[in-house]
Amino acid sequence: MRGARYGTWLSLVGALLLAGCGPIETDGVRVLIFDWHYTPTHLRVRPGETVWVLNLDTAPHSATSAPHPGRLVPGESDGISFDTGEFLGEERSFTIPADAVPGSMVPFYCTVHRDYEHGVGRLTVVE
Ligand SMILES: [Cu+2]
Repeated sequence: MRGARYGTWLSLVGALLLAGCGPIETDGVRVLIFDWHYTPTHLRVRPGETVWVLNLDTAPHSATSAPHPGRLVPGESDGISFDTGEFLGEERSFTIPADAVPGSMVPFYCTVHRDYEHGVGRLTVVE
């Protein structure tokens, strides 16, 4: 159901979608959820910037901030929190506060599946 070849092919479709073949916002940072993985897993986001999360998988997922990479519960890290909620087949977004301090690091995970297969994502605020 989640074979590697099938996944590779659909990742290419996702990449084409992300390249702008549709009414998708062009500003901000994008992360794709596919084959139970975040791509990329490490986001570099400026203060005030919006992160767009697209779930092209067959299951609902979320991108939810956690206080610590080893403590996967909803919460804030370095004063920053976000939660796309569980969603499927669409794009959700959140915006990093304009006063976020560069160097801040926020782990994120999927509330549906915890770290199972997803691994833990990482968002770093950059200047
Ligand atoms: Cu998930």
